[in-house]
Amino acid sequence: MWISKLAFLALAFTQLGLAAPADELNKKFARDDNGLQKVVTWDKYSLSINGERLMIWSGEVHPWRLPVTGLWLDIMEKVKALGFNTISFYAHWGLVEYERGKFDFDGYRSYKPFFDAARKAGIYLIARPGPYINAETAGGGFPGWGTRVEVPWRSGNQSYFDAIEGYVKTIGKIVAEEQITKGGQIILVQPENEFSASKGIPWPQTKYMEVLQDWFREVGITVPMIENDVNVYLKNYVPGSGEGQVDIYGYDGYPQGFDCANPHTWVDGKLPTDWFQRQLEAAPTSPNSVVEFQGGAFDPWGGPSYEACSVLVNHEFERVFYKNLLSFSTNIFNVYMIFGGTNWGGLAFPGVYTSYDYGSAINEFRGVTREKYSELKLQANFLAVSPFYTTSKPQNLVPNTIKGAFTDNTDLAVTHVKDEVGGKTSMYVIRHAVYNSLSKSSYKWSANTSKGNFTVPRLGGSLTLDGRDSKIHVVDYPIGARNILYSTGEIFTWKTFGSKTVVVLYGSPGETHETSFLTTKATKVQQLTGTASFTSKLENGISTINYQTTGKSVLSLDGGNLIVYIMSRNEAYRLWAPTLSGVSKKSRTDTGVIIHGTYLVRGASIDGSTLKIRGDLNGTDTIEVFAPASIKDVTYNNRRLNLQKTKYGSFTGKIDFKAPALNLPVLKDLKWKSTNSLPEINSNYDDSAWPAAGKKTTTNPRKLTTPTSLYASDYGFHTGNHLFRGHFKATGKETAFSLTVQGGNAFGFSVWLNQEFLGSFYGYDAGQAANKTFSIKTKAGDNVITVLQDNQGLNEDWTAGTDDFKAPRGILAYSLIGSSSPITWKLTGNLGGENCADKARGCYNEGGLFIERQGLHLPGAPTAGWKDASPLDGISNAGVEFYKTDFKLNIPKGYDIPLAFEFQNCTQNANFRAQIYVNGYQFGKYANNVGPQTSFPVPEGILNHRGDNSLGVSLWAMDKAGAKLCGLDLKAKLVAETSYGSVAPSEQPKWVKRKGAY
Ligand code: IPT
Repeated sequence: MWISKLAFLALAFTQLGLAAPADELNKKFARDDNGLQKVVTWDKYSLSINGERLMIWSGEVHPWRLPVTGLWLDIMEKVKALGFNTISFYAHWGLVEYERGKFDFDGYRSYKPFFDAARKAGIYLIARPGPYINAETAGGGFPGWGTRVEVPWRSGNQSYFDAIEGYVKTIGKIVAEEQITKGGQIILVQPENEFSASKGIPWPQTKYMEVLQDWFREVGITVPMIENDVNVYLKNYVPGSGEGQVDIYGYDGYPQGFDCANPHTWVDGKLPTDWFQRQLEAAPTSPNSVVEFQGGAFDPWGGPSYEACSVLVNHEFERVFYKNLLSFSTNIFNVYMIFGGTNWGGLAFPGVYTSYDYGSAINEFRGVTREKYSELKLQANFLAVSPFYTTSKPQNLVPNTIKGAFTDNTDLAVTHVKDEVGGKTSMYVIRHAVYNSLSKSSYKWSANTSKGNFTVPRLGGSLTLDGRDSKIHVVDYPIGARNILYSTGEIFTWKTFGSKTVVVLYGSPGETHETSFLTTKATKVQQLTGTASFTSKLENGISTINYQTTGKSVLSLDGGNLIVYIMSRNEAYRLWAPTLSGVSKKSRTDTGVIIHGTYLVRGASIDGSTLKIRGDLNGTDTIEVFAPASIKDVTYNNRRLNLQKTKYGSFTGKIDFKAPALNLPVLKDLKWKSTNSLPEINSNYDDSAWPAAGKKTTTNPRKLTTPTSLYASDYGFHTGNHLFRGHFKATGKETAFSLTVQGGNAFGFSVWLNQEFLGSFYGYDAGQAANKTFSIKTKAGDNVITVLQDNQGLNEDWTAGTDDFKAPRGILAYSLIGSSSPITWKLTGNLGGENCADKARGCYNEGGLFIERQGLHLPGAPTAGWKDASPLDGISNAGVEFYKTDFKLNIPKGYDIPLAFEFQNCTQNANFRAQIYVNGYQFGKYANNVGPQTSFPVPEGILNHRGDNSLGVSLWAMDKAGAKLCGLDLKAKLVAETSYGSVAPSEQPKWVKRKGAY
């Protein structure tokens, strides 16, 4: 009965896919009249690149969150090692046009090294150049000057068009040059981002989307444009919808949300069940494209930390949620983020802190030890050798219509995914119907194969599915010259070496699995190594094995021509299947090698009869290598390995790791110098060079509630600390001063009257603005109020038309109680504002602290006359002190040893903030009373691993009692031998006396 129901559904879907009212419209709006290229094409199944279909499995990386161009290849190799073929990246507008009309793509802001690294790694790219990107970055990528452009942004208004045109065409050209059609790696372009809803302006904004794409086309972009709708139900700008439509519809999804505080809670009903169907309705001509799918979560100030986020979105999440997406034939699948990086300088929006680790598969210090990295590697490697998937579609809905249909257990939901074009291959994706169930279920599977229907396992035992697990069983799955008739053991990879085929199967530790092969020789199955128990059955042309996935075993079938490597999932985690060249799926199975062991394998090449492996090693290990028969020798990072050849043709042996001597400086024992960084409260301080805050009007949507604007962005200051000085003549009747300051989540402020400290707002996680009233005693004549605040970054602008990113930072309101004396204000932020002083490190790097304006946080700054004091000594009054020290590092060559600066939280005199500057780069903003971040990784290239380093620490004590650091250490986060080679440092210009610095 259920079969006919299924068949009916399948038919209905096919019809939906074929009935193409959209096709007509598509023709009308398709831009191939100006030569839309034929290199990247698509249909409802998948993309084809140069005629070859490819499942795009991609990870999101933001180059600007790792401002060391020499490390970009490292990330790409680690993504490639997963079995992925693509990286998606946002370009950040604010970073390259900080001052309107002046573009700066120098140093780490250049995308060139990113493109070159992609070429070298054999990684395709999806470009997402905005202009709006969201991304938990300041302004969602919008430049600060945009707050002064009056009209609603992300709309079809002329002054918004005027604002974006320069950037869109400039970045458009950069992207166009690197398209695959021109020898580059870019295969898709995503205009805008999650342009999915508006408030206060009409919806949809088709003209904006049309103009934006026209401009991208005008400067030469010919690859398909893909949408990133916020969910599949909205159907914004779908192909065929007319003005503003994209070529390929895509959408995103974060089903687990961002509540890392309860990382083990999987809320009922959060597993998507109908995305495939909705996608087909929305865009029958597009492959099912999930342009962002949850790869972790961001963590707010005061949050539970990124380790918790890596648990919320862990290996179990990947098993259940990613395999669920695979069951929808998602053929463009981008994991956001695969490597998060760092919100150094002022890159963060107020909802996040310095780290953007994201709980991703690759952590902030580029380590790959999270189990989710290994699990993802298992899944992506399987897809990389499964071309059938690129012409597949699910054949049924889950779970209601087929509950229990493919198994004998009604607690399980199964999606049947079938190759609709190429032939008979299918996969069955199995999970618990109650997706978050924690119970273990036993079942038998009805495998519907070309040789008939079987109830599996046939040779005894039963299959099991753990809680929060999901499996892929295949049917009629080709492995080179042979076929798997069915398999419950999951495939990691398979390769052919001459007449031999090697296939690797895995399952959860101790599970029973069964795999049936179509073989030519009915020879007895032999266990060549390992102890896992198995039984076998040889029929006419069918060899079946029933086995346990414990440890590692090798079986030989088909007269020794079929080598079956069986292992527990935990052993499979240690597998690598590097391609020897190129990214095509053919090379993955025909010219690859299979390696078991070592922390990371980046790549392998063949030189005569030697296989040369490039990788990273974090301890003495054992290694096993399956390589073509021509190979006689194996080297690892150019060391010849002493390996034994096994009787089934692989090489095995030990690989030694030599831990290097590591002498990291003990920071507290270094010679530190310190200087006051709040001279502004001295009685003789001269602020005549400061900009006057004299604008009587503002273009900001928030109306002024002060006589002149005290919005920092109105004067070109958008990042870091801001200082305000308000002068007034006292009448003697002043009793109090009250003010409201806005700085974004977890910001703080401190206030002084003349030299006297009035008090602080310490800040808390969700506090974006705060009002404080202080009683005051004025002196006769001139008085001055000094306000120090921090700007946590401009807000994002997620809902079009709201102009949320314009929410001002600065003083929103104030009053002098008891007196009507007018206050004349001056303000400052970073020296030069939008024309910032340090172009090398970029305009988000420094704020308005005295030492920053003077450039004293830079290497080589003069410290003559400074005190001998360290941040562990601290200060005994409210204020800002700056500490500086220099040290040498001598990290041995040939090792990857990422370092981090680690604070110890203080429980006494806890209200303080500190920023660390490493060779002038602000790489950490520590808020002792808010948290959660205490460990601040700083990449090689910002730190000079073999050479001189300058370290600065600013300490803002927010209480009368002052503050000091309770601990600051430099720690190694990983010690691994690496083939990666040395990393060129980012530009680190030294201190020079700054013109006009005040
Ligand atoms: C979506 C954005 O597209 C992306 O830029 C980033 O902000 C991400 O999510 C969250 O980290 S926004 C979506 C969660 C509504």
